[in-house]
Amino acid sequence: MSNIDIQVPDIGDFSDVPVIEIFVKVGDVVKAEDPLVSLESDKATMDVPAPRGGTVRSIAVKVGDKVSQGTVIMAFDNGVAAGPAAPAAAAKPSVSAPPSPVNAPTGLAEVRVPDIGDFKDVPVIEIFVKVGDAVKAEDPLVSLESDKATMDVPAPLSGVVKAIQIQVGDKVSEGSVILTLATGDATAATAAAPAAAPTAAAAPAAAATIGHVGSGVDEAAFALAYAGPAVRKLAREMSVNLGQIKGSGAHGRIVREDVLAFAKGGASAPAPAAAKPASAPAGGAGLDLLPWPKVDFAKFGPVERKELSRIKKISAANLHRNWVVIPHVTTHDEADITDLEAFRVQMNKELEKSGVKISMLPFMMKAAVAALKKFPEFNASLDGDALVLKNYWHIGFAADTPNGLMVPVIRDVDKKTVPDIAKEMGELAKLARDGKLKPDQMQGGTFTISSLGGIGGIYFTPIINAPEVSIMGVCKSYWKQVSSDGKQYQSRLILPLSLSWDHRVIDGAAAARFNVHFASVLADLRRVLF
Ligand code: CAO
Repeated sequence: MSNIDIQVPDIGDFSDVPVIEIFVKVGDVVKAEDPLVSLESDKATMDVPAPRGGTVRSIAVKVGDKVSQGTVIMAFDNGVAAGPAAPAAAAKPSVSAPPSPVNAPTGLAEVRVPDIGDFKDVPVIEIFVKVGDAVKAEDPLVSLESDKATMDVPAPLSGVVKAIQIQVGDKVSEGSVILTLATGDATAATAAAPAAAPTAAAAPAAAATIGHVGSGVDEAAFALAYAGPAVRKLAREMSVNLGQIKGSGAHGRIVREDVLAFAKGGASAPAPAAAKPASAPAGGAGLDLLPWPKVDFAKFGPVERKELSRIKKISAANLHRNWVVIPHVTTHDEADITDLEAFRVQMNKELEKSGVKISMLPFMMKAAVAALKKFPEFNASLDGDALVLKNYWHIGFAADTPNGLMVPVIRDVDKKTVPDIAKEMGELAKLARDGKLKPDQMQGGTFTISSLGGIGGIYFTPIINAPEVSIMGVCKSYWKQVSSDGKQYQSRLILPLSLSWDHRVIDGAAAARFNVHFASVLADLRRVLF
């Protein structure tokens, strides 16, 4: 049986690219598309997939060898058993990132434009930093604006800006280098870059989001992890969170063995959750979950595949973390808003000429501030084993947008009038729907209201928007026959309330009291004065 040479396919403009990992050994049976070797240039990591199935007969390269398009990397037997040849497979590039800021390698990290969906050649409209600035992970670095959306690129790592490679007006696409960050010890000395500077794909602009999701791993940490496509694929299949792994490869790169060891609870596994402060994420390891089911849905009927929007991907990661880390409890109640609704209708008549229309939500924001002032632990965040109580009342509201859920924040609600809140809410909701909200318009919230009142439903379980510790979910008001003595009944307009709270911070009795007070303020707004 003759052998077939397997060559490096078209890898674009790259040549003399070092082999950094070999995934197979002589005798292995591989299928078409299985990754064979990983190559890493200073710009990208690429896996070379098998162009066909076969048994590996010999391997012509070793780690460290430099290869280009056409270099023979191994030979397969020419058997037919292992399946048909696939069409010539291209190397799969991925802009891979160094590890999370905590264990980022010391040196220089090139920050690149992350996945920005279908956008290409997007102009840079603003640069928020200058050389020498110290930035924290998630700080916005630059703003890009296409004809459809404005996107901020946040820092994927903490560090000091060493060089800026773009100017306002330059056009960039996914993978374009925007600046260089000195990370780790290099932030002090801005030391020389290591031979191969690690590259960092910035996560897309962080969006404050809430809702309901039950996906696998911490997507934000997964995206930042320094690993190649094959290792990422393996981690996905094993439901392993790459963000939790300390890589043993060059520059801290995560290799296949790290993932396998982690899955077995090996050296890279994080410390037990009990050793961490209450607010620290517990990590995904140790849950001993079954792998996510892989189903060929097309077997059962026609299907269509649609990628999640950028905002949905980010919100999924946030929601999943919040749902897994925070012990949620939801307490339901109802508010009698008969009188408030009459007042609202009257106020809207009076304000008709001003162009401001007031829904129930601005009143709920005022009621929330009253309840938060009475129960300060709801206006707080956990910091390790301490509670940070905030003496400001910035209220977020969930806004349904074509790209997914966003949470704009109205600052200092205690100091604003109801019409002012209504006006600002309308402006922020429009910015959210147009994809133009800036990160600072979604930051600093102390409590969130998620209102489905304009749509319907009775009760639901809102997911807490960490690091906040509670969230009010509201559904559509409805008329109900109410009696105080079981004999006389009256029609009252009832607003259903669903308060989710973090049981590490809040007790059930406090949550019930919060709801009762919130409802009593809505029933009689004069209580705001108390
Ligand atoms: N009961 C009855 N009617 C209500 C109501 C309630 N609780 N809340 C609002 N309404 C009415 C409004 O008065 C308005 O009626 P008119 O058209 O007759 O004036 C209508 O419903 C639509 O209101 P709205 O939704 O435009 O305004 P809002 O201020 O209540 O909400 C906003 C604004 C941005 C929060 C909302 O548009 C939105 O996006 N809601 C979805 C939030 C969401 O998705 N939450 C789920 C998060 S968890 O996954």
